[in-house]
Amino acid sequence: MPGIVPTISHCEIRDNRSTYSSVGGSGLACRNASPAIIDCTIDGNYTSPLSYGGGAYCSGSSAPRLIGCRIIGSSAGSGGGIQCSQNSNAELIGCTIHGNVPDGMGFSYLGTASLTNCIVWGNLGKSLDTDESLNVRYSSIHEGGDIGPFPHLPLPGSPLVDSGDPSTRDGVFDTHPRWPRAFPNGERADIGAHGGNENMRWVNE
Ligand SMILES: [Ca+2]
Repeated sequence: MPGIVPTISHCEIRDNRSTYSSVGGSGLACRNASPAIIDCTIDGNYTSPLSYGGGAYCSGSSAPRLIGCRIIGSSAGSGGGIQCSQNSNAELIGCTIHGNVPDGMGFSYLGTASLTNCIVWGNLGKSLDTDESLNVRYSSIHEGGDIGPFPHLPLPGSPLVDSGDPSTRDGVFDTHPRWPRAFPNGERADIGAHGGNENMRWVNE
């Protein structure tokens, strides 16, 4: 519906399969849509190797905002985590993209993305599979590698700690009574989905 901007928050979009070659985005498909996806886990979604966007597929001038999301363990022909296509522009803030095949994010037909406070690590091939320049700020982008299980909290001394955009902050940090004392962490947002306004959820787990 034109003009409708749905919000999907605190959901798990997991283990969906699309084997039909022309259907992209088995986890989430945006076509001329601009949803807000907040604090969601998009995990283990499979899209046909003949199609795009295992975790999410953005087409038709979509402009989704993903905030505090994990996009992990998903696969497709291109854009294992997310494919941005057909003039779509995905805005990712405080997201972690890892363990996707064959890449973290794929791009086609003038699709683009902006990333702030994001981790893109440990995907099978390229992290950001494009030759075009993207708007990437305060993020940690590495080709390949393995960060293992998703860290609920970054280890002491991690370069991810307190390295986000200085105008962003964590909901809780080491002054909070339930914050584990072994993890020094200041108010400035950490990079990745474990930081940001809603990071209390990791302390609770
Ligand atoms: Ca912090």
